[in-house]
Amino acid sequence: MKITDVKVLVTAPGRNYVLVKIETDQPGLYGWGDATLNGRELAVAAALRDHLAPLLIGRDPGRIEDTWQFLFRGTYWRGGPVLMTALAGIDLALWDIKGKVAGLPVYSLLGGATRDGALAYRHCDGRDAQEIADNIRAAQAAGFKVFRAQMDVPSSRAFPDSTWMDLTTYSQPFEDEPYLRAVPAMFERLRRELGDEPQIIHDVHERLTPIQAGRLAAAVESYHPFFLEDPIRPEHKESMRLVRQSSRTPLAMGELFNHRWECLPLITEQLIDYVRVDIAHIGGISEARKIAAIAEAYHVQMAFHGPPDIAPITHAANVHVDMAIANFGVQESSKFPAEVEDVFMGAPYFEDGYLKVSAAPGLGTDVDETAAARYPYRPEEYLPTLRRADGSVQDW
Ligand code: CS2
Ligand code: MG
Repeated sequence: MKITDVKVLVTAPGRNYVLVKIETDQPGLYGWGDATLNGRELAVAAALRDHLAPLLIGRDPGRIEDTWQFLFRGTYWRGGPVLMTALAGIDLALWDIKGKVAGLPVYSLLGGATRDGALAYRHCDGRDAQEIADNIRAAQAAGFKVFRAQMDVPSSRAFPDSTWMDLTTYSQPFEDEPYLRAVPAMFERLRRELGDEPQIIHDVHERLTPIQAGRLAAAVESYHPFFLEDPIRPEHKESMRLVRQSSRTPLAMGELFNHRWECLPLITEQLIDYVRVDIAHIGGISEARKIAAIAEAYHVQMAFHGPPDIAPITHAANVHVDMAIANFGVQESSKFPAEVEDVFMGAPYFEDGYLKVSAAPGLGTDVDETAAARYPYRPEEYLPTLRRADGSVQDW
C-alpha cells in the first residue's frame, strides 16, 4: 500500500483548524489528522505543504513508527511546536488509516480498552467565585464530576485586547499579589458553597515564579484541588522542585512541551502528578503512548490537553489513548463553536461524567470538505497577550 496524496486544509468553523488528509492507492482509504497550533496555524500548514507532504508520497502508510522516526530524526530539524504539530497531523492520519485497514478503533490497536470512558472535566470559569459555583452546579446537573475554576482578578487597569479571551486569561492586567490572594479565597468559597465532593482544577497558566507557585500550592492544599496546572513557566523544569517541596497539592504540567524529553525530569523526579501534553503538539499518538509508558513507571498519570483550539480529531485521539493506557488521570473537555458540527463528524461524546468514542474503525472522525470550504481562515484570530499594570510583558 502507498500514500498517493497529502492534502492540507485550513478551515475556520468558529476557530481556525489545520487538517491533514492522507490518501492511499486503495480506493476510498484515507486518514484525517489535526495539525492545529493556535495562532500559528499557517506556519504549520506551510511546513506540511512545502516540506513534509512531498516526503510522504509513495511511502507505506502502515509504517507509522518508521515514518515518525524519519520525519523527526531523518530530516535533521526536529522538535519545536511547528514541526511537532505538523508531525502530529501526519501521525494521527496514519493511525486513522491503520485502524480502518484493521477494521478496529485506534484504542483497540493500542492494546484494547482499559476502562469504559475517560473521566472528563469541564471549564466552569466565572467572573467571581459565585459565578463559578453556579457554573459548577450546572455542570454537575449535566453529569460532570471534575471542574476547572478560573476567575477574573481585580486589578487597576482595563485590558483592551479582550475580544478573543475566555476566562483562562484575565480581562485586566495581571498582578501577582491580588492573584495569590484571590485563588485561595476562591477555593475557600467554592468548598463552602459546594462541599467536598466536586473535584476542582485550577490553571495558573505559567504566571508565577517558583516561590510564589509554592506559596499558592500550600495555600490551597487544605481545599484538596484535583491539581494545580502549569504553576510556572516551562523552560527551567528543575524549578518545579521548589514548588513540589512546598505542599502536597497535586501538580500538572506539559501543554507547552513538544516531546518526551521535555517531560522526563518532571516524571523521573516525580515533580508532577499529571502530564498535560497536547497530542496535537507532541507528534501525535505515537509519542503520547511513549510518554504515558514512561509516566506509568513513576506513578504519574496522563491528563491530555483538550482545549477548543485543537480540532475534534485530536479530542478523539485523546480519548482513544485515554481508553487504552493504564495510567489515565482525567481528560479536559471543551465546548466547541456550533459551526464545528458542520465540518467534523464522529467527535467524542459525553455520557454521565465520561468522554467516549464509538468502536468505528480508526479515530472514528471524518471531515466534510465542502462544509470546511465555507469557513475560510480567519487572520484576526490571534493569540491574546497579557501585560502587568506597569506595562511589562506577562506570560499569558
Ligand atoms: C489552557 C488552554 O486548556 C488549558 O489548559 O491552558 O486553553 C490554552 O490557553 C490554549 O490552548 C492556548 O492555545
Ligand atoms: Mg492549561
